[in-house]
Amino acid sequence: ASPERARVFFALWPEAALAERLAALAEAQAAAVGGRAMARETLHLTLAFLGDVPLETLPALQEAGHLVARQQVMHHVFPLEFSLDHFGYWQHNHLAWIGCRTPVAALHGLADALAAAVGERGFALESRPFVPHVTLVRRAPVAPPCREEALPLYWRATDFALLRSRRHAGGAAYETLARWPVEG
Ligand code: 2AM
Repeated sequence: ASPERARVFFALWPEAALAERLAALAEAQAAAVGGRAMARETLHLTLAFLGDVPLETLPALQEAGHLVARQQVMHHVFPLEFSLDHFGYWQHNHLAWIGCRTPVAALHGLADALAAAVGERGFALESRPFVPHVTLVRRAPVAPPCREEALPLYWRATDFALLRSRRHAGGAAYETLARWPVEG
């Protein structure tokens, strides 16, 4: 990205204990088939991906996040509880991931609310359909063996964040631009 632009997205970040479990799964998968396991501190679930946006538009995105956080609190969406109960693999981009077997209404509701709020502010989301997932391994040449016995992993999300992604040789580092705690 050029210096005046930032690659940004809204996401849920797992708390330490869950991140630890996810990282262990990622490492086991990468050890089995190859590819690059996501580091513990980078594991997340993307809610809305903006792509490269001009830096001067970041305040509008923060405003959108703030508005959605308020709406979600009003509708008692948080804490948002769901289970990761399904291993998946996408051949086309060689991603091994963990997600939800059946759609979680509250997650889709939150993603939709963010899409609407940024849409109202003139942002276009990249058009990939929303499939809630946590990428575990990038560049996995084949689907890793599934450790079904490790499932389900319970997630209790109390906040969501706006992140900036900076790519570097080893992958990407994520910087939290804003975080909306939705629980006191
Ligand atoms: P991925 O893990 O499935 O690649 C930062 O790159 C985050 O944004 C990652 O979670 C990534 O998902 C997601 N992302 C990248 N491009 C995207 C797109 N076009 N649509 C939705 N999410 C995307």
